[in-house]
Amino acid sequence: MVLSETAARIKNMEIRGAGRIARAAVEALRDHADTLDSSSLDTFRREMRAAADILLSTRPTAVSLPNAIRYVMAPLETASTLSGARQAIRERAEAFIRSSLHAVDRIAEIGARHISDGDTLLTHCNSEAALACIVEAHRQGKEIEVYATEVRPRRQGLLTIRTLNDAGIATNYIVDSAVRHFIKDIDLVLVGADAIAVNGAVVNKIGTAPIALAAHEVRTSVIVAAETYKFAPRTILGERIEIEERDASEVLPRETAESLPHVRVRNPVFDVTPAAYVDLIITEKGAIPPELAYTIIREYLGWSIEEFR
Ligand code: RI2
Repeated sequence: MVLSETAARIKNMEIRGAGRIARAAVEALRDHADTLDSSSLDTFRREMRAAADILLSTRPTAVSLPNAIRYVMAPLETASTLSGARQAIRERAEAFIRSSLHAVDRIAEIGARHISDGDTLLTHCNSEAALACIVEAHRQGKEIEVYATEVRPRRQGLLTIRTLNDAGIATNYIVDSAVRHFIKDIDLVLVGADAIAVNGAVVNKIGTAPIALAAHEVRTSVIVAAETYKFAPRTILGERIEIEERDASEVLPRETAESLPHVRVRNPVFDVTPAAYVDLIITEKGAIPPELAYTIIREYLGWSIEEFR
């Protein structure tokens, strides 16, 4: 698949989920580097940067995308030959994909420890990392039941219930607005993340923040499953994570919207859950309270405050 095709599929959400987006983007960069017929290292650098920009512009919120691209593109700065640059990009892309998949497995192992026999869980949207924890707990023989939300407007909940059903996990499918009604029956909320700020705030699918608020009210724990590359280094500088707002037609058919000239349909697809409503973040390096987000950025992503000076 050519790079522009991957970019289009990420943009229209045929490829979605923060981890999958990152892996698809680095795969596209690797293949692009392999096929470019650049006349010099400088041209190669320019063409690769342009390709990275196309991928970066697809979805603004999932920080896994710029983090993965930064990692794969780093050798461009130091390589002294074109073939060396190409080779280094290929190696980094493959290393990223391998470690990303391994991270999900590790998160599953660590996350499953926080799920007890007899627990009723609630999950929102379709997170590979969060679902891996649930499926692993079930695989270990823990008797669990899950509430999965519909996730308007794109209904990613349908993907979630398919996975849970196929794993043989007792699942309840509910509309998003039913969360507060059921929250008293829930022992643990387990969700994924598209980005995590240095202050431990979690950016995830729209509707996550009210779920966390409802959980907080009844003292139900909220756990976030997220690979270290979902932490957003630039938030160290106070940079805000952009919340993607998608087309109104995802919410209302265009003709209906056009018949209502005084109505503006809003479609933000993520919200921000403050650290105070998050009990634990499970990463592949271990479980941390949200307040320790900075250590992940510094130690595992290799970004330090000095880099911004
Ligand atoms: P994994 C998804 O975003 C959801 O918000 C999900 O919680 C998050 O990415 C993380 O997913 P979207 O692409 O990386 O559906 O854990 O907008 O799969």
